[in-house]
Amino acid sequence: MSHATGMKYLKDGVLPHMWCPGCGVGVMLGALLRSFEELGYRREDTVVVTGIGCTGKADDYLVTNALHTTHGRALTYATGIKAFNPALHVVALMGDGDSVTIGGNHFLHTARRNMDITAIIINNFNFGMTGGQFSGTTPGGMFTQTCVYGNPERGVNICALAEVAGANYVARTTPYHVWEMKTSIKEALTKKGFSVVEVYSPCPTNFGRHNDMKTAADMLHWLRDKALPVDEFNRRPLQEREGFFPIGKMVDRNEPDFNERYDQIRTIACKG
Ligand SMILES: Cc1ncc(C[n+]2csc(CCOP(=O)(O)OP(=O)(O)O)c2C)c(N)n1
Ligand code: SF4
Repeated sequence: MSHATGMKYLKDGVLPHMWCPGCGVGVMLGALLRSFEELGYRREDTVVVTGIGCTGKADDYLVTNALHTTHGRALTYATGIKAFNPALHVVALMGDGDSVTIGGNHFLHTARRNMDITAIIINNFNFGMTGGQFSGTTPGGMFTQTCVYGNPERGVNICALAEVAGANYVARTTPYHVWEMKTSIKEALTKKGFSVVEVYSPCPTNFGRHNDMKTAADMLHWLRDKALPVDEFNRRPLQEREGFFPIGKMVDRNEPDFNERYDQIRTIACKG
């Protein structure tokens, strides 16, 4: 039996890639490209939109349509593309800085509109590309280059935010759970409406080294040991959830997406 490699979506001669050893971005990109292949996506029908950052470099490697945009605004470009041509598969790849720190407002409104876009978010709990400053998702008490005594703020829960803001599909995964990651990405790609796959991701270079996880393996073990399937997490009493996080599918609903509602209103307006 042959397995999808996703290689046909990679430009020739681009490897090795730019990401540090042990970084989660390449693992996510591999899972995305294998998902494209398994779903039979054609490069001309597929648009990968990125923001700025280590995650935002992913579009450099692809033969699909790809658009490298500005920090925090990937979802605005993706929204324009999808509104103009609903037939396209539109995927936005963003870091936690891109998606919910500088880009938090756009994230909220893309979910509220329920745009038919798949957002894949590499949450490495810091601004990787610029040297490891804390971001909107850095957990309280953890350390970064700009909170060396511990973060006094609390981190945004991206999945919870996506759920209350109106996304149709929300899941969390990690590079340790790479097979489940591909399943989540395929579900997200095929779900109509706004889909979010959050990838808790190792950044050994800038986050791990400040938090007693100096190697890629240390970071993967942290993700392995702290991740709980969402049902198991929810069954635990609150005090036993401390320090753990849920993974798996958290939201799967079928609210009409933006284009569907727009078409309904246009039909009514045209009749009037
Ligand atoms: C408007 C704007 N502000 C700031 C920057 C500088 N900048 C570039 S990448 C980056 C952080 C990226 O962090 P994140 O989005 O979490 O992605 P990662 O590098 O961790 O994948 C920042 C602040 C920029 N390019 N544009
Ligand atoms: S700095 Fe962090 S996010 Fe950027 S490539 Fe290296 S490990 Fe990945």
